[in-house]
Amino acid sequence: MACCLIGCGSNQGARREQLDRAIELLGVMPGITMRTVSRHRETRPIGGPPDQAPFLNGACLVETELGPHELLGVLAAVENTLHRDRTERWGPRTLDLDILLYDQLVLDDSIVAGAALTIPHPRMSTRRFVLEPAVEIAPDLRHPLSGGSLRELLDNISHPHLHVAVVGVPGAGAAEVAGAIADATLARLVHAPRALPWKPSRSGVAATEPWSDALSASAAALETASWPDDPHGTVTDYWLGTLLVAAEDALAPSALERFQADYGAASARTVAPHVAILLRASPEALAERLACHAAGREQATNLFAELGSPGSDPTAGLVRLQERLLTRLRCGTRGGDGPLAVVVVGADDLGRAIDEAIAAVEATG
Ligand code: A4P
Ligand code: MG
Repeated sequence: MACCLIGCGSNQGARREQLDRAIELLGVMPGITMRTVSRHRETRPIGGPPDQAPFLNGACLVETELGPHELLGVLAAVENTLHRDRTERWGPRTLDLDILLYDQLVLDDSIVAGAALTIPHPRMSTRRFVLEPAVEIAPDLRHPLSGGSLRELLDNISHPHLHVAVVGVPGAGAAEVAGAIADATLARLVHAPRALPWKPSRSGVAATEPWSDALSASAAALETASWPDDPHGTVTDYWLGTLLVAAEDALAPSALERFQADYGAASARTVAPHVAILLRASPEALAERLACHAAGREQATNLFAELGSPGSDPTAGLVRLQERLLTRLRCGTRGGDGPLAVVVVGADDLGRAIDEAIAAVEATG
């Protein structure tokens, strides 16, 4: 038997009746036992077309003998019974049922019979409309990636001055995305004070000076002592942890050991991000941006220092660093000092990445 948390939403038709009916139908499905149901609450639509009606959102806890894909099939069947239209992503819907958690299972974009499934739900950790009803019925349930309980996830996005870090390898577009979030949310914008001293094609570096310099400049902008407390929050286009992850990739063992000690001391004096938006670009997009950089058509986002020896393939290095960042961020508090809320956003189309990132941040409010 698996214990599953399901998120429910509706913003079209008779919302309350549809949600009640969905819960009733789920409870009589073979292999599913309904345990707890939250109250429904009205929420502002996040993302999608601008003129959408408000949602009613809730959550329920079920026990099930069904596997995750079988459960998804049952949720789709219940959605269809209540006339769900799927023509537009994030468009108005009579009913949306999402699997938020399935025990402590982690499933990454697994496709069975054409239906993709990601568990935990990839956008849940910044969504107030998901976390509030979820905390009402299961505050102590843990998110298997971040390690935080649902109550901790909700408290995390409720911080009076939210720190959102946009994280990406050089060329992923962090500066553009952070700027757009700051414009949309009136947050304070903090740019990386130094380019990452990392080069895609070099490892085993012994000199720590550029790293220590980047560390102290980057940490100074995040000092707890001078951190503001207004409600608009701060958006940074870098994460201090990127320096550590990049140093692990670049520095020779003894240099790395010294840097790790400095990093520990510096990061303890800073405000860690509550939310990280990780930009993930395809190798093709990174290669294209590198080519733009080489041709002198670089944009603000591409904080490349130096690309290393000619002839090596810098794209492979960037992809490697990007995957390391992803692994580190996904571990959340389990991996040490990672943020509790992480949303991964595709960065090949920067316009789309900006919309998704703004939606992820607006969902905290
Ligand atoms: N899918 C992958 N993982 C899951 C999962 N864990 N649970 C796939 C359920 N489905 C999952 O979903 C598209 C596909 O996602 C499914 O076919 C399934 O294979 P969908 O329900 O057909 O379409 P969608 O909901 O428009 O897309 P998406 O990306 O799931 O949307 P979200 O992220 O769920 O956001 N604002 C408020 N206030 N309240 C809301 O409830 N909901 C959304 C939808 C946006 N804004 C909202 C609300
Ligand atoms: Mg859905």
